[in-house]
Amino acid sequence: MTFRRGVLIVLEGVDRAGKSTQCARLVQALQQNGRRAEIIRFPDRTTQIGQLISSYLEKKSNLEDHTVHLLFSANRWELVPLIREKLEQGINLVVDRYAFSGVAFTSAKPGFSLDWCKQPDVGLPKPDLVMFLQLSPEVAAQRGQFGAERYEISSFQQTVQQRFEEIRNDTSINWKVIDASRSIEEVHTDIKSASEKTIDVAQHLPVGEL
Ligand code: DGP
Ligand code: NA
Ligand code: NA
Repeated sequence: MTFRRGVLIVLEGVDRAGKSTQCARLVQALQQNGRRAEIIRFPDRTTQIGQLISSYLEKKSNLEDHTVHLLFSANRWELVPLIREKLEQGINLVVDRYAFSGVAFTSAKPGFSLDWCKQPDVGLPKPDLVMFLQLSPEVAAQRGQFGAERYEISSFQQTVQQRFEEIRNDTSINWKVIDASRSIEEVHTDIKSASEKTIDVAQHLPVGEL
């Protein structure tokens, strides 16, 4: 019997695109098809680094912008041993945000180049598929008001959306843009089928690196 590793599937998008809902639905659907699957979300606010990030996002503390960028990256790196272990065990991982959010959100701040923002995440396990949940800022606004966290400001989110467009030019990444303006079910059907196709191919290949 040939060994099959788990695959690394990432969902990205601006706030309110439905990432968390779709991550949960995807894991459920993969499990119903008899596959092993688990969710990971970034930032992981449960670790010590995650608590610093959480306090910053809740505006309970202020951190210098380069510093917070490196903390978000460190928060991904600290989970790498776990990610590698799960993939080796054949567990498919569905990840709610990854390094692409890191680059999009920090490079939306003045004075940060895409290139500088990418560096700390170089060498992270490379996703086999990154689905970008595309939603216009206008439609996103109709889904309700932002909360009180840092970054939850319309003008900033529009810049983040533009940065994601630039980031998607990176052809070394297996991007798939998903129209997230449709119903939860329609979006889910697309995500599920793209994920199944990716699993069929990628489970036989080695894990890459960003
Ligand atoms: P969430 O828990 O998914 O709502 O994410 C929290 C906020 O942090 C959200 O506005 C997106 C932002 N974010 C996620 N990852 C990163 C990152 O790596 N760097 C920066 N600067 N912001 C991030
Ligand atoms: Na948020
Ligand atoms: Na989320």
